[in-house]
Amino acid sequence: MRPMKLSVILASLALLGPSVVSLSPSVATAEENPSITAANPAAPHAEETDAERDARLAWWREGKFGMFVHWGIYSTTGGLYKGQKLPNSAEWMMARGKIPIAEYSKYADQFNPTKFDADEFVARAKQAGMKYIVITAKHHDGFAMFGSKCNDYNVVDATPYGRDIMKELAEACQKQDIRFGFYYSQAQDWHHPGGFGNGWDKTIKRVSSDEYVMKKAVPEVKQLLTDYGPIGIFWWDTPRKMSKESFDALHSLTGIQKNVITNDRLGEGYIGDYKTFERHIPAQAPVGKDWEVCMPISGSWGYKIGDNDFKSTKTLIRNLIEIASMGGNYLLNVSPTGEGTLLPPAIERLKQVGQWMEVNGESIYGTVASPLETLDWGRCTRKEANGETTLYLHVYDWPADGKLLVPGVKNNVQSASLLDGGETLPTESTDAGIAVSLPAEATDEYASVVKLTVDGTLDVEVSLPTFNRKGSLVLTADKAYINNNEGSQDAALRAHDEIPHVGYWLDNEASVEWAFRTTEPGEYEVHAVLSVEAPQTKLVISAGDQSLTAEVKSTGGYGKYQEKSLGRLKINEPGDHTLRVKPVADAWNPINLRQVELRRAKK
Ligand code: H79
Repeated sequence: MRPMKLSVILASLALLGPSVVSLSPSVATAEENPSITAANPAAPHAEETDAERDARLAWWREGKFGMFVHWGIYSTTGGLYKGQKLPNSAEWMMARGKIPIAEYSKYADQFNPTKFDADEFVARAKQAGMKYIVITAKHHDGFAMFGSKCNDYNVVDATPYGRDIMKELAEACQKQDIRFGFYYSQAQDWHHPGGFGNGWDKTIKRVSSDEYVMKKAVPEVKQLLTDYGPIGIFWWDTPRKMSKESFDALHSLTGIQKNVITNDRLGEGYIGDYKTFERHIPAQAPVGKDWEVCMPISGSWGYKIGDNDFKSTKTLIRNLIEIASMGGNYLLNVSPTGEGTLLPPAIERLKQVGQWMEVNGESIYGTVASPLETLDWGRCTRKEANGETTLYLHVYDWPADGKLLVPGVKNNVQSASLLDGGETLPTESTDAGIAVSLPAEATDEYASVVKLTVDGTLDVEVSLPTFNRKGSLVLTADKAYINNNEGSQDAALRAHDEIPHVGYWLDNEASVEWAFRTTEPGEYEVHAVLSVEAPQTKLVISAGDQSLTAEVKSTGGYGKYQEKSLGRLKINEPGDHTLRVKPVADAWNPINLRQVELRRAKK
């Protein structure tokens, strides 16, 4: 055994969880707003019961699908600075171009979105099937897209447009019965001398971050939660280290509206109501948590000229299904131009997603994750109520033999039908699960949905992971059974960049295993995604009486992951097997192991 580097140990300790933060009393009552509560404003929801929390989050869990909007004075140039394209997302233009404050502020003079119509804008979200909108009230550039009362760097006072866009949107959302929320970048502010992030403008006469928070962020957030009616979500972004006073002052403000839902990005230890994933869908859902994936419809969050990287309608619909099948929400971003309109490809996709939702929305709204995770034909969402369970089977790959197997489900079937058209489908209960007979043709090019209702709560025999049609099986760390010394920290599940790995693997006796099933015995290539800090290490991979020994060279550090080809393994019999990864005791140096993949070898 070798001692680990201090940095690794500290990183591991940090993963044990954020420290509990106590809250100091202070701040905020607002006189005019009826939805404001004075009850314990300093620690919003601290005394809430589980039932109260469920009630507060009910609309958001039910709604599943929201619109994110990035709009600011950067949108006027479409991310072009002096006619030049800058790398990355357009809302980062000021930082990427190292644009001085005095120069960047002038983009406000060009902000005049005369084609903007709040009612039409909200209607587009609604028609797409979205149940909430979250819009950038202030991004890192510091410009307020509302009539800020504490400084005039805002859309009302500093632009020819002169209208409070947030007020118009808030009202349109109220009218059209869709929830409204604010994005607010609370720590970064490239305009204020106390904000984080602006290291390029040498004219800044620095003040403390506390001064920025107390003089700008706090009054602005307070105004947003006071003057704009009921706010569904307050979406913080890019946590930075600030004083406890600053954190608590901001945190306490969300107590102004007792029903507001917040994300997890205020700061470490302030977990909010739900976890966020940015730009990607996690491989597995976080356990026991509400969560949301935010993603731009194209490449950039803010409108960017030349960004034609629009996700296809199929991808958007399948992302929504994928996320819902794991129990999460999808916050899909659109990027208004300086004129206040969306580009045609975005409008078209929103319409198409809406058409799919019009027919199939019941398979998304109000659903929860289903335990049927590995389905070779698609995805599954679930609803349980009144002593019955409905499974929504999202069929991506229409079975050639017309039989859709819902593996392992033992419940008594009540009914099965297609959501599109309502045709009733015959079913048969078999040893392998419920087989639904499908018509010859899929009903939908993106995902056809079968509604299968069964008696009672779901009784499903957990099926072992098996190979997909391409002959690949990925076994991830979070699904592994870890044989380690009970109570020891060694060889345990940890994470880097939110991707789980088996780490701190100091004990050369510890091993990791997965059960799996194969119907096709033969030779498999073994690949692993791992990191090694030492120059090399040695491990054994085995299944049944077959094994291979692999020497793996350093990947350059514990945080540096690589995919390594480890060799070939024979699997002699069809059926259930256990794949085991074990150190070679006298040649072992710790690894962090994210996954092992078996790929059927070409004959
Ligand atoms: O508002 C959107 C992003 O602007 C914001 N969060 C979403 C919702 C965000 N701010 N920072 N980050 C996300 C992560 C930091 C990314 C960075 Fe970069 C990588 C900063 C510098 C390098 C890529 C390149 C983004 C800006 C420049």
